[in-house]
This record gives sequence, C-alpha cells and structure tokens, in this order.
Amino acid sequence: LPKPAHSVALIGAPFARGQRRRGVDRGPAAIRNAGLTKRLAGLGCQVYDFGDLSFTQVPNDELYNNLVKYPRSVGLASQVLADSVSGAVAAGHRCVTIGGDHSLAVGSISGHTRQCPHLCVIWVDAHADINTPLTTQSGNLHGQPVSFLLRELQDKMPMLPGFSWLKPCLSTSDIVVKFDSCMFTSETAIYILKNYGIQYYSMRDIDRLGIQKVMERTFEQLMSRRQRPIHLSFDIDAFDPSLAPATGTPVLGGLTYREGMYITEEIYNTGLLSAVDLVEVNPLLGASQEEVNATASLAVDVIATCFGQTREGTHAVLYELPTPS
Ligand code: EXY
Ligand code: MN
Ligand code: MN
Ligand code: MN
Repeated sequence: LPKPAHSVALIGAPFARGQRRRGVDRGPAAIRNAGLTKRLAGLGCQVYDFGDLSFTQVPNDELYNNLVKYPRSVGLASQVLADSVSGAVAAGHRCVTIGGDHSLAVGSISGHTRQCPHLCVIWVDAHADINTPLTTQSGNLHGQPVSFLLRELQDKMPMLPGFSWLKPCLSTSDIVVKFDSCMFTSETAIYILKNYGIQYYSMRDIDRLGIQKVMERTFEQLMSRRQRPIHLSFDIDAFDPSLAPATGTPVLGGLTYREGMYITEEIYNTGLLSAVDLVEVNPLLGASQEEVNATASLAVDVIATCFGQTREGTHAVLYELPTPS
C-alpha cells in the first residue's frame, strides 16, 4: 500500500553559539548536500524548503554569571527559530529543523508547542542536555536546553538575558530522554533527571531491555492517557562515534545504526510525528571527507526513516518472473 504523502517543511538553522567548536553552523549545508530533499521526495513527501535562517550575532554578548556563553545570541536565535517552526506547523507541515547546535531545541520545541500545546518530546542524545545555567560546568548552552523548557524547573532557573520571550512549555512527564552513558553525563544532570522523575534510558538500559522494549515503554509513558503529537529531538552524537565522528561532543559506546533506525522507524509507525530536530553535525570535525560524508548521510537516514524509509524493501510488485527461453 502506498504510504500517505506528508508535506514537510525543511528549516536550516546554522547556529553555533551554544557550544565552543567552529563548524556546526555548516551542518545544514552538509545534510542538504547528502541528499535530504531528494530522499524525502522519493518517500512521497512534498518538501517545502524554508532555506536557512539567518541569525544576528548580538554585539557585546557578555558571559552570564562569568560562565554561560552567548546568552543573548542563543536566546535570539531560538526566538527566530520558534517563530519559524510555529509558522510551518500552523501551515500544516511536519517540520524538520536541521542544525546547528542543540541549544536551538529551545526554539524548535517552544515554537512547536504554540501550535500543539499537548505534544510530547523524545530526546535522543549522548547527553541529557538538562543542566541549568547554575549547574553547568562548561557554560555551553547546548548542554542546557531541556532545563529552559520544563515548567517544574523554573524556580531553579535564573532569568538569562535573551530569554525573556520564553515561556516554559513542557512538563517532566511529557519528555523521555535516551542518552548514552551515565559515565559521561554530569552528576547534576543525573540528579535532575532522578529528582524530577523524568523517564530516561541509558545505554545500559538499552543493553538490558533491548531497544524494542525501550521504545514500547517510551510510548506507554507518553501516550497512555491520550495520543499526541511527537517532537523528536535527535542529536547525532547519540550514535557511536564510529558511525558519527563529525560531531563536537562524541561519547564512546553510543547507539548502533540498527538501534538508531529502530527508534525512528517506531516513531514513524505511530503516525504521530509532528517535528524533528537533527542537530550537532559538524563537518569541520571529521578526520577525513569520508567521515564527514558518513555522518551527514547518517543524519539523512535518521530523517528519512522518520518519514517512512524502511529497512524492509519497497514491496514493489514484480508481476511476472522471467522465464528462461
Ligand atoms: N553535560 C555537558 C555540558 O553541560 O556542557 C556536555 C553537554 C554536551 C551537549 C551536547 C549537545 O548534546
Ligand atoms: Mn544534545
Ligand atoms: Mn500538557
Ligand atoms: Mn549530545
């Protein structure tokens, strides 16, 4: 049976101020060059390419608290992206945001909730990205987006310059986090996940339960009361660095290709996917062009699978087997 065609808005978000490495702003170009639009079109999607957003660098963007970097630039970029995602969803599209660093999820998720206040979030990442501006050690905002979004955390959040437009829009029960390894996730992030009862799965949980059970439990938690739109925030560093080397904060022992594809296949199968972020592809960090290409084409596979690409073949009908004459 032909899959129903989707209309997909593609938004490039070449933003890099949420972390310290150069090059992640070239992620959208790398992912486009790896053939994203063609692949989506081949799946029957109508692709509306909104192009790349342009972000203003805010002058004199001083550290917050002597530590947190580029708060005004990150806040403003997220605001611009929020408007764009909100507009795309309002126009009836599923929305794909290609980054750029993960601080942008503040914008994509809050913009998405303007149209879909009851959406849920699946966060796939080597990191939990839930530090607050007061618990971060690196000062990088790409390690903090979840804390800006959660209502329950707001009494722990300082008012950062650049973020006054933002209203926290998620509850702790609206999000499931999968991350690679407790070993590399900061103590404070683990504390926040546990203390606020956020459902999460480490790679050890995935080893123990298998990815199939983990996805089953994810949907149980998020959908048991009612079905709702899904926002998938996928950080390419969730994959093992052998598969996605061109990224800023790789962590050993990440997802296999098959686990990654299974996650997105199952999300597609719900029929509820409404927006995706694909972030942290940094073409300047591959050791070779092959590594960069592999990382970008993995990003394309993740997105294409979200929109119906399967590992089971296309089931094209072959009407007659050739007979030897
Ligand atoms: N937990 C560390 C921090 O807060 O800086 C590392 C965060 C890396 C975040 C990457 C994008 O997912
Ligand atoms: Mn991340
Ligand atoms: Mn709600
Ligand atoms: Mn990450």
